Amino acid sequence: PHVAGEKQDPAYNKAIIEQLTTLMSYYDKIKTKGSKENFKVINYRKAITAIRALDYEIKSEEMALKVPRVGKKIAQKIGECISLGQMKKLSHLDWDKERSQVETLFRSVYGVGSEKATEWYNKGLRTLDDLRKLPDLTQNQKSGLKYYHDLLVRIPRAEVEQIGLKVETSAKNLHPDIQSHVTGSYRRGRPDCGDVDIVVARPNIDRGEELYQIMEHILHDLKNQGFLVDDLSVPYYVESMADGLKHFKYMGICRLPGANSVHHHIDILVVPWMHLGAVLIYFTGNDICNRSMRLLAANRGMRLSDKGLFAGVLRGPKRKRVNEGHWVAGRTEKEIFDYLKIKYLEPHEREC
Ligand code: DCP
Ligand code: MG
Ligand code: MN
Repeated sequence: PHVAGEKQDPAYNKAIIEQLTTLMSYYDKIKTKGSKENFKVINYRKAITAIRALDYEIKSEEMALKVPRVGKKIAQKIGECISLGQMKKLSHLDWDKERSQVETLFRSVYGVGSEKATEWYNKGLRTLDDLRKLPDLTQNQKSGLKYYHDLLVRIPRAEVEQIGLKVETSAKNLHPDIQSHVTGSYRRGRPDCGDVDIVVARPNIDRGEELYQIMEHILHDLKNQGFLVDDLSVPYYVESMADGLKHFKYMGICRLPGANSVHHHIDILVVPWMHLGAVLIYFTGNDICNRSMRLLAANRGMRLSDKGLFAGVLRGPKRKRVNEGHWVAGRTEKEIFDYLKIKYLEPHEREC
């Protein structure tokens, strides 16, 4: 028996085999569980194998139909390949392929979603340089383009630690009791990270004014040091509906000292002490783990957010919430797990 790829395809059916293979990979890529594409992939594979084994050239659709395991539809495509040089389906695919490649490229820029990517493609834009000329880019799209290549680089744990230390040192210079936690994929123990996610809080401090001052100090200090080099957002806050406490958020671009150091994306949250546990759970993730914990809370008549765990939550039709509920836990992570009556998960166990 032949090992795949071991035998050279005979020159006489080469184009047919190549084009069928492209179609097969296309269906393989778009297939979903139980969809008809699953059968197409199998049928294409069988047909390709059969054609590979032939010792003669297929010269017409009729000839193709006589090949065992080649059905009517595939035979028709072979006919197109012979008479037109290319299977018709492929020319549509090529168009789709180009669009999807360009849109994927655009979406890989920080701050660009699917809608923007499609809009830009439809306008005829094709390259990152095309985007750079746009007059109406948002702040994060501008930074996303400016640091495009650096932002693709994964950050090794050791470097994440150095970045975390920068923020911690700056915060502790303001108040020695401030806590700074590196969360996100780093806290889950990943060997490298896409960005650095930092949560800052100060024991017994919940008031927005004080949290804002902490954020301002850190940003001012780290910009002066040349460590924070650009913004992805201006600092902003989100207010909790339940208790009016504010979470301050910032996203930026940082760079450790050194001629060859790479620019990285950093997220900083300054949050009320009362909410620290809930924020740590949220910002440690991963997102799937967050979703299942929130679902579990909902099933217990509660609600989990980055502000805390809330009880007495009433839900109407379609599980739509009709009230906010009252805050029951959120100061520590442990407190939230306990209240949900589930075993505490260490951060490295939250890789769902
Ligand atoms: N998060 C979430 N839902 C989102 C985005 C984020 O629950 N849509 C939470 C879970 C993430 C955490 O915030 O773990 C941090 O977000 P990141 O995008 O920084 O993701 P990670 O740190 O987990 O991974 P990466 O290494 O890619 O940064
Ligand atoms: Mg992260
Ligand atoms: Mn992040």
